[in-house]
Amino acid sequence: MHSFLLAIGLLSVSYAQKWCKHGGYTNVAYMKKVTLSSYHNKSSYPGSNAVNGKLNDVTVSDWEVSPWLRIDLGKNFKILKIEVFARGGDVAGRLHDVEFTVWSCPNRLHSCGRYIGPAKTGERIVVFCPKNTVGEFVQLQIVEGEKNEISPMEVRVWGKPTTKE
Ligand SMILES: [Ca+2]
Repeated sequence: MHSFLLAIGLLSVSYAQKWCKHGGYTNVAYMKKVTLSSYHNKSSYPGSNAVNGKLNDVTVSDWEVSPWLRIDLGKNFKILKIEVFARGGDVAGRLHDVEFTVWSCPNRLHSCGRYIGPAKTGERIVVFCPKNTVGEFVQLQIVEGEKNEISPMEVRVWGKPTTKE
């Protein structure tokens, strides 16, 4: 009985720590609307693959100078950080020089920084936004190189509701 109660206690502690760690932030990009600047094959690699919670599928743009991927969060959120999961294998390095931008209407732009890379296979990239960054749209754009393809496995945006709509 004691060990049972101890187990329950430990579970409660680990859950509390997990909750505190994220401070109320959740992945607000999950299943939201995703638009790419172009598509390699929209039916096979739709934008929705970037926010479906799966790390075994991908969305893929065409090759172009500065492809971008944009997530419409549906409303303003306070944004803590953005996570991107790169593809595996030889194509991982196609993710490089990514500029992360958050904005709300009307056009209050916030830069959350730039990832230089190139990404290693399956790399998890994390970019923290400046304190009190609020936005409705999140954009990733490759800003260096003449021929690029943006093709993440998954993008997570850690945010929480804001009173400033
Ligand atoms: Ca995915």
